[in-house]
Amino acid sequence: MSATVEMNFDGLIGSTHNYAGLSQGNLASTNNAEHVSRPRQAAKEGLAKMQRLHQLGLQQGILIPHERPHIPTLRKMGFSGTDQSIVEKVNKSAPGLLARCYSASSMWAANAATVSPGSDTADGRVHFTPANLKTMFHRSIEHGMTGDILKAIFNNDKYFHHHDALSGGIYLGDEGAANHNRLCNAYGEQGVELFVYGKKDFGSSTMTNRYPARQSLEASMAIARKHGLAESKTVMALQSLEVIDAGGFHNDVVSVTNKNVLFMHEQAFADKANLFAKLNEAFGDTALHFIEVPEDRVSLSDAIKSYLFNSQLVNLPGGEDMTLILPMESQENKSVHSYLLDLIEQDTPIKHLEFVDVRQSMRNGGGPACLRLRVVMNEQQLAAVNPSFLFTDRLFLTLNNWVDKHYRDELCSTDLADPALLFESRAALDELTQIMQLGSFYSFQKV
Ligand code: SUG
Repeated sequence: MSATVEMNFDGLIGSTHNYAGLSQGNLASTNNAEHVSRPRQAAKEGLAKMQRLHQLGLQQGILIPHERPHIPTLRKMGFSGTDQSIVEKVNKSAPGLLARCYSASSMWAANAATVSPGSDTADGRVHFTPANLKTMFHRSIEHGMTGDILKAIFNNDKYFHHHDALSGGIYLGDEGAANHNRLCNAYGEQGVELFVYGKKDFGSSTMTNRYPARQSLEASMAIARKHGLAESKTVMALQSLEVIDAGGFHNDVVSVTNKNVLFMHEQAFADKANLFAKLNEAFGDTALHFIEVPEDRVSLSDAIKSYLFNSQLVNLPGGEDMTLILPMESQENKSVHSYLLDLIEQDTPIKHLEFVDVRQSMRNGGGPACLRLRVVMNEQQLAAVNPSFLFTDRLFLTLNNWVDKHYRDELCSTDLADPALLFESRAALDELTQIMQLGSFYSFQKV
C-alpha cells in the first residue's frame, strides 16, 4: 500500500489584516475591535509557522489570500463608479460594510472547507466542500474564491471532487473543518468522520442563549451524503451550547483529533458519554484515546483564552509519538502550561510540545489550528497537487520578501478609507499571482 500523508495547507495572511470586531461570540475579535493591527508581522508569523512545520518534516502547502476589499460584493449592493470612488462612497454611507469587505478572514483555512480523504469516500476521490460561512457577513463572501483556489490546487478530476458550498437561505450554516474531525488508525485507512454541530435547523431546534451557533446539523448531514461517506463511519455530535455561550464559537476551540486520539476539554460536547459510545462503535475493535482535560485543571475560560485545543496534533515523520503545535499563549498561561507539562509525562500518545507565535491571528480568534486545512492524500493524489502551492524553503524566502515589499506595518480602522490601500493590496496580489504562476486569477485582473 502506498504511503498516505496528512498535509496542512495554511492561509497566507492578507495585507488588509485588521481588527474590526466583526465576529459576535468570538471574544478575541470583539475585545480587540478597533485596535491597531500589524499586517506585516501577521503574515510573517504565519509564514514562520509554515516554515517550522516544514522543518519538522511535515508536508506543508499554502492557500493564497482573497481579494480585499471585495469590490464585486459592493457593486452587487448597488455601488457604482470607479473602484476608488466606491471605497469613498461606502466609507461615507456604510462604513460597517467597508470593514466587512476588507476583512482578511480567509486566512483561517480551517474554515475554508470540509475535506474527506479518498479512503472515506465512496468513489475513492478526495472531496471538498467550501464552507458557506453564512453566520458572519464578512465570511459569507469567501466561499466562491475559496472554491476557485481549491480547484486551482487540486486540479485533477481523477483524484479530487469539488462540490459547491451549500445554499439554503438562513439555514445550513457551515463552518468547514473547524467543526469536523477525523479519527483513524492510519491516514490511508478508512476513518470515522466526526461532524460537530451547534444547532438544528429543522424540527426541534437547539438554541444558544448569548452567541450564535454557526454549524447546522442539516449542513453536516448534507456534506456527509455528498462526500459519499459510509453511514456506519459517520458520527454527528452536538457542540456544548454552554461552550458556545462562553466564547467557544467553533468546536476546534475546545477539541482536536489526530489518528486515534481525541484531545478535548471535558465540557466540549453536549453529551460526552453518548459521543464516546458512538465513536467506539464506529471505530471498531481498536482503541481510541479520549484525552479529556478536566475543568479543575484548565478552566473553560483559560482554554478559550489560551487556545490550548486550537493546536495542531501531528505525528512527525518516523515516529508514533504525537506532537502538539500550540500557540505561545498556552505557554504563558500558568495552569495551561502546568497541565501540558504533566500531559507529556502521562501514558498517552502526546509526548512533545512546540509553541508557535501567531499572536496577530490570535487577536482575532484564530490559533495555529484555525490557520490550517488538513488534506489527507496518497502518493498519486499528492503527485497531482499543483506544485506552486507546495511550501518550500525557496517559497518561504520569496514570500517573506514579498510581504516586506507590499505590507504595511500597521493598520487601523480609519486606514480602510484610504484609497491607496486598495491599490497596495492589488499590487501585492498581482505579484503573488506571478509568484504562484496563476495568470489572471483575481477579479480585478480580469477586467
Ligand atoms: O470566524 N475571526 C474568525 C476566526 C476564525 C477562527 N477559526 C477557527 N476557529 N477555525 C471568525 O470568527 C474576526 C475578524 C474581525 O473581527 O476583524 C474573525 O473573522
